[in-house]
Amino acid sequence: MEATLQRKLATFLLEAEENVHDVKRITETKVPELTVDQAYKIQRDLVDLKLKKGLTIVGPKMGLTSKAKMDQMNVKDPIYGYIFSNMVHEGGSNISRKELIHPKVEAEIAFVLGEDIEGPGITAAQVLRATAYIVPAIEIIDSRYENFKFTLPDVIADNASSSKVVIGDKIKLPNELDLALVGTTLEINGELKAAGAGAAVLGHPAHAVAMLVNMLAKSGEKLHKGEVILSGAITEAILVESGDTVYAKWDGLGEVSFSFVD
Ligand code: 0L1
Ligand code: MG
Repeated sequence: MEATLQRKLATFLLEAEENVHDVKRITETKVPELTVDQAYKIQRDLVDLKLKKGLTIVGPKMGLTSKAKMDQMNVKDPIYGYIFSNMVHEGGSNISRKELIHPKVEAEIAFVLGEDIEGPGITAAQVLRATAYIVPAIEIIDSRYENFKFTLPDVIADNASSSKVVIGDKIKLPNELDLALVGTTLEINGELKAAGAGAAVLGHPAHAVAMLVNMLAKSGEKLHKGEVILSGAITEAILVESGDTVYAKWDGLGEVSFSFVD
């Protein structure tokens, strides 16, 4: 794909995000033959545009890590995107619903790295050794595409629907609990909406992070000390509305909540 078209598509998706409106899938209207590799190049341009605006990367994230989501998209591999400095909120925050198109929430486990990790060939055990601590997090995803519907290349180009993340403050060392066994519940306005365990994330969340490092290695990238890495959804993603309070609880890891204020 020509560099100018690539940049134009990244700008198109960024404009939709910044001005909070949905758009038709780029594979429907602009690039029907878009491949996964080309989609990651559009995502890279979108990341570079954000960096040029002065935003900083908090860390890459894994998406489509559950078997259910992969089956739904008919894919065998997860995808990645990037979380930026302006997307992060503390637990207990009030978040403006007006800044988002059609947000959904999912409960995740985040890894804060104590050292750089570079693939290929990285294992879950190496990820755990390189991890300084673990925190619970609620990711708010918000596809820029109409009706939250897309193909795999569409969603990769759209930075894996990255939008916001609410990060908890109860930190644990990676060896303090078996992350595969961490049970998680997600409630909206006090009503249980979804539940799962860490094993829903590719068998073990550290395995998802190892896969992320090995995927990044293909384009010469790595994970950096201090980055916060979302490993993927433990629960299904649930649509949220203005006025909702979202609460998630992880066995042994604590709880996180936030509210949509308008
Ligand atoms: O973080 C995620 O798992 C989202 C990945 C993109 C797919 C979606 O928007 O549902
Ligand atoms: Mg996610």
